[in-house]
Amino acid sequence: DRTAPADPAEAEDFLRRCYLENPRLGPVEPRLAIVRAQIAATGTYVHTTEELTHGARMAWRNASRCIGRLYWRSLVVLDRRRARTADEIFSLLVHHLQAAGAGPLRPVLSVFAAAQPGQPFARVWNEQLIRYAGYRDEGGRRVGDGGQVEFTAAMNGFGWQGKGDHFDVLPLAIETPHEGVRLYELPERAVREVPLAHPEYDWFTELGLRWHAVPAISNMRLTIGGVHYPLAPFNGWYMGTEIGARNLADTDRYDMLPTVARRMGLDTTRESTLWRDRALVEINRAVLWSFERADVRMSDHHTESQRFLAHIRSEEKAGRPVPADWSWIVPPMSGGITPVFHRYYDEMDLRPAFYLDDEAAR
Ligand code: HEM
Ligand code: NRG
Repeated sequence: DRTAPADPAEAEDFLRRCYLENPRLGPVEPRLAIVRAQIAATGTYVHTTEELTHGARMAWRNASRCIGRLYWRSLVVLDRRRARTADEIFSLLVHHLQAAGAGPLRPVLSVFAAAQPGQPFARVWNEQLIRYAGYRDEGGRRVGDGGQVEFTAAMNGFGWQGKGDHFDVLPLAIETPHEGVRLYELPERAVREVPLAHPEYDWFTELGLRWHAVPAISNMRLTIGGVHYPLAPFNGWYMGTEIGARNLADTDRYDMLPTVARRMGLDTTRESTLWRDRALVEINRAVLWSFERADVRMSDHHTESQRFLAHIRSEEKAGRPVPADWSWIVPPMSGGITPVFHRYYDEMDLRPAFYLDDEAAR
């Protein structure tokens, strides 16, 4: 997988915006002259630390599927462009998880080396830095995260062997041009987890559910001003429904609704008893209550929806459009009782941006 040269027009557009939004960076014209010359000579150019930081914040601001954008200015950007070996990258990823997860969760992004035109680049195969393995046992029954069965099998192919439990943290698969793919086991200190309990149902703990504190997406390419960063993992904090209404509830993930409904004693023979909905609410209460009890930052979908509308208002005040994708912004439960449901949004592909690699425009 290789990358084309940086597009000078995209570079100029980004730099003008970046310097306009940050007057303390000074005039943009001299910088444009340098960048044009660099692109002409090498096919690409090197961002200053300030450009990198603001560019990453703009990419978050432009992420039309993200409801959590109110705090885009607070993103902490770690400049890791000099790391080359898998060992170096691994230790910086561990550092990222510790920086993000120590004390109150903070939004952090680590930027590794830019892709050079025509050259292979380093990347991480995992979709998130922390994910649980998924298996199929002899009886064909699923164990663990149904969304990770394929990835887990790929790790098995490299010789990795999980315990076969429901919450085995997957190894990191780090690929570099010179070393190929190497697997690394995350140390415990990098993986904060929250055991799930329910504020009223004592039996809930017997389900043995847990989730990791930090969602850290590692498979998206960050594109800033025509420069591509194939490895730029980032994290914020969880909105409860991501875990309670999707990861634990989806039939092809942990599929917990039938189990929870039975423990609640609900009539599951007819859909019209709304046993699925009732179980869903209780799982989501357990997620929010457990994270709060463990003092791990998380937000509920009502609060995060209000914040998103506040974000739209403040961006409009700044004269900027807010691209948003309704089908991702509206929470996966109780959509109609959150304010984000009752309106439409501008759908635009603004850059800087994050792309999944298979949809990455060059
Ligand atoms: C998607 C919330 C921070 C970039 C999402 C989604 C939620 C969310 C609920 C939809 C996920 C899904 O349905 O699977 C939040 C919250 C944050 C936060 C509560 C707390 C601070 C961030 C940060 C970045 C970011 C720091 C980048 C710097 C994105 C992107 C997506 C996304 C690119 C789309 C992912 C995809 O296409 O698969 N976010 N987010 N978010 N968020 Fe955020
Ligand atoms: N739904 C996924 C995570 C997607 C991104 N969500 C965030 N991002 N909150 C899951 O693991 O459930 N973030 O950067 O905070």
